[in-house]
Amino acid sequence: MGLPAAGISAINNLNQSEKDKKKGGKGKRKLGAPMIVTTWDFGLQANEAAWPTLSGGGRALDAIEQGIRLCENDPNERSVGYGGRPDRDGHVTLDACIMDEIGNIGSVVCMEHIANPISVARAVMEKTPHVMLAGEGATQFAVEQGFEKVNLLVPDSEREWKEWLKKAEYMPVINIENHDTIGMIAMDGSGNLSGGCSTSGMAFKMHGRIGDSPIIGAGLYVDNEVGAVTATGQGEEVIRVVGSFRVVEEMRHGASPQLACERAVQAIRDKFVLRGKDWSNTQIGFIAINPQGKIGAYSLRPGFTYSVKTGDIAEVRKADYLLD
Ligand code: SD4
Repeated sequence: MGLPAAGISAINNLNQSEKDKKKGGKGKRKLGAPMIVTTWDFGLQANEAAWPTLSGGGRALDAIEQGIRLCENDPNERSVGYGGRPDRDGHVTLDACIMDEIGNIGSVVCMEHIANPISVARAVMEKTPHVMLAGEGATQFAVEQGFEKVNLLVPDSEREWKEWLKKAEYMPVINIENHDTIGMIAMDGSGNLSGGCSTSGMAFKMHGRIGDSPIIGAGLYVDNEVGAVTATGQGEEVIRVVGSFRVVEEMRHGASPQLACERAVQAIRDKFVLRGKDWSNTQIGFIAINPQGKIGAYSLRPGFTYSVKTGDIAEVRKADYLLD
């Protein structure tokens, strides 16, 4: 386990501070101060749940898991975890991923019956040699790990689905009315970055449909030296441009987190144009942080909000956007 042999010998040739930097571990440069940025208004509560870990000197990864779990456990949150809207066949299928400061990743896709996909994603990362588990295999793994099997379909979501079934119009778009994936990115007191993302995806989607949220590089990406990014909105479009990785790469090449988010949204708009597709009813948003504590946020259309928590700030902000 750990680094492959070539990676270890390369690290052995470095001095101690370079080694620490490479590993993103103890003794790493201490940049910025603890902070959390989370998609949408509900991020405010999720940030509060995550904050004690960060303010107590804990790891960003732990804070991320705690914050996202709060949202997953909320039965009134219709787009994440327990209480999420089902697919068109009535199954609540969940997607999540997590990434730490040294490139460890874990993900579950289209998983049913387990309320906390973010924790299962973390277990995939820490307890298997793999990075992604899907469907029944993910549920089976979760049960083996001691997660309880539950019915995720709450009466209100079931009612909405039955109402939808009356017409059963298939409208695979995510707009400002049916959003709410939680994407959370954080920096801890050691200057290390981590992120997580969790969703029930598009309401009444085709069974088996997967968006960007559990896909590392699309819905989430973290590079400890450059920044952390997560996405929300129409996952198909985010995947098309490998959105979160793209934002990190823009930052790597010198863009601020804000400019990097803007460029990724513009790239998505350009793909709509190229393909002759209408984007008038679609929403996409990115949030980004860098190790200096700078924040970026941008969306395709108005209405995208994000929540910021630092030692001094706990607030919801409106993102700038490309098109009215
Ligand atoms: C998806 N990106 O499944 C998710 C949905 C989402 O706000 O973010 N909604 O495509």
